[in-house]
Amino acid sequence: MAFIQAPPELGNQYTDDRVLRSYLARTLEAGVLAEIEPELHAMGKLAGGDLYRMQLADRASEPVLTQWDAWGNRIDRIDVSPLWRRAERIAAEQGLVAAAYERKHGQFSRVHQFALVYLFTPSADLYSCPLAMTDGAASALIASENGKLIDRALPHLTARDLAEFWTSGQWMTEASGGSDVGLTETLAREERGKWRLYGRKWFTSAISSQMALTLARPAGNPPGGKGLALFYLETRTARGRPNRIIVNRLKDKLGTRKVPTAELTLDGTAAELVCGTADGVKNIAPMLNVTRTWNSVTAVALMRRGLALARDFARKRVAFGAPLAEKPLHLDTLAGLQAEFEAAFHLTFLVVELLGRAEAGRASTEQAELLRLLTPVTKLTTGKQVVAVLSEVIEAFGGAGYVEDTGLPLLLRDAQVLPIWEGTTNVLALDAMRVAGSNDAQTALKREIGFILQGLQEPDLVRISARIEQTLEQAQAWLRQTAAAGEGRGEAGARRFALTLGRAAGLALLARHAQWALDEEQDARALAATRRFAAHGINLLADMNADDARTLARDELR
Ligand code: MFK
Repeated sequence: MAFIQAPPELGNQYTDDRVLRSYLARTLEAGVLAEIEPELHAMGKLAGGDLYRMQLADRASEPVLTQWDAWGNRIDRIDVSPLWRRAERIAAEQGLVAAAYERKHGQFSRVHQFALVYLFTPSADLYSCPLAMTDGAASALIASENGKLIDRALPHLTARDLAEFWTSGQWMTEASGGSDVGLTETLAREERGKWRLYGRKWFTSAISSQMALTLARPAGNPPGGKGLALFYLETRTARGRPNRIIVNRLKDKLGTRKVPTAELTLDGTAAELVCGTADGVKNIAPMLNVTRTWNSVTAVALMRRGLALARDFARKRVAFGAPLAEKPLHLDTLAGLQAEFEAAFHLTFLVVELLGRAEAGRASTEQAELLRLLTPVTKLTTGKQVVAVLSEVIEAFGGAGYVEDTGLPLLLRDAQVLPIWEGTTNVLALDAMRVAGSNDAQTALKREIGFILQGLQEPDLVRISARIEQTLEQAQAWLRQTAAAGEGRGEAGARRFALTLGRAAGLALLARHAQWALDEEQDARALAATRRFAAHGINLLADMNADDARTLARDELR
């Protein structure tokens, strides 16, 4: 009988996740944890069982666009995969958006919501994309204080009943500007008392949604982001016909292939102003900050899934006389990935906590500034980590990792979108640098990290904490130096600056958790992860100054 390799398997994804469980035990009051734990157990079981099996079986199905019906009517119907249909029901019923708005657990409602999302996401083929935009739309509508639209849409966006549940699109990207949204060409005209949009949207994710928030330039407005207005639209008319929206085609993408991503023409689409006829970029920002948080949660969730599979496989795969799980070099490789994941996890869930605090009216001014800074920093840091980690995860399976019907290549392809959409690494680095330079957010970060590090007692953690403080000092000095050097001087170093903040903050949070796990759980695994993460390097600004970066790169690329 020829040898057959046993495939990797998953258990209950909540029960098996030491990092999530330990974090929740530290962060939540015992009563809150006891209340939400049954949901987490159920979601962990589903994600490691039924839904995961369905994901593997459903691997090849992709969304289909039907542009015409048999009688020549333009219908532009999108049929999504069976898994996506199931995911929609689970998302509504389990309140994956609603939990944040029901606010049953006060400032910890976001922790509750995102713990569920984190468990659900890796088995749901990026159904987190429409959910992220739905959550973001709810947040932007609330921030707009537009009572009429809030009354109309919010009950749908936060419904737990599938029949009532809506998802939202976020239509920003045009051919002229993906990052530079101010170049948007779509025009808005007021015709007989109704706004109508004319233009082409180039990258509209999850086009199967019932509504969207989008940007357009009211006729006569000046160029740039300030001249845009934020619009609300519903994708179908009351009679179920397309709202003068033509779906030109679905994109043929490297990954996220279950997400129907379309090129659209808006040909007189009826829309409503959300809040005034200008400042569209500013008014859509609350949506971006929420979707960027979903991006970070998705990144840590995919890292965790890759590691769960790789660790199970290591126990089953025998090579050179022993399972991989007994090979020091293989274990060393996996432990390095685990350290990246743990730091990313704690960084992401700090942003989640801060968001929950802010929404519950419990954030100080300093914490609100920290949230504004850490949202892009965490998105860009975890976006880089997830691609690197999953590339190694694929390698940990050898050739099997490169074969489509193991379901493994999908992980890496889907992860590759995370540093791109919702703001590329460089665009977010520039945003982070501007935020850090224009208010006291970086001081808030330093103070918060200083506070976190105060409780460390284990000698290795104390040594690591000195390095973190030194790194943050250096980042601050670098920022002062670039500011003094004049407009644009620091641009070349922005990515190094933002990644330094992200990695230093991740390390500090991991160190805090490691001390807690030692004290309360007598568990040294987080300590081991902290030591490793510290050794991976956190300071990308060492030996750099503002001028170096600019001149060197220019010379190198000549
Ligand atoms: C799996 C989970 C995630 C799944 C969801 C994915 C599906 C969706 C797919 C997509 O839609 S991908 C497209 C996403 N596109 C982007 O993320 C755009 C990236 N580009 C940027 O973020 C640029 O920095 C930006 C467009 C904001 C630059 O435009 P502008 O016109 O130069 O704006 P500017 O001057 O930077 O900001 C205008 C105002 O907004 C300023 O306020 P003031 O007018 O008071 O000065 C900014 O401070 C404010 N602002 C900008 N970004 C903000 C913000 N405020 C709060 N938070 C922010 N993030």
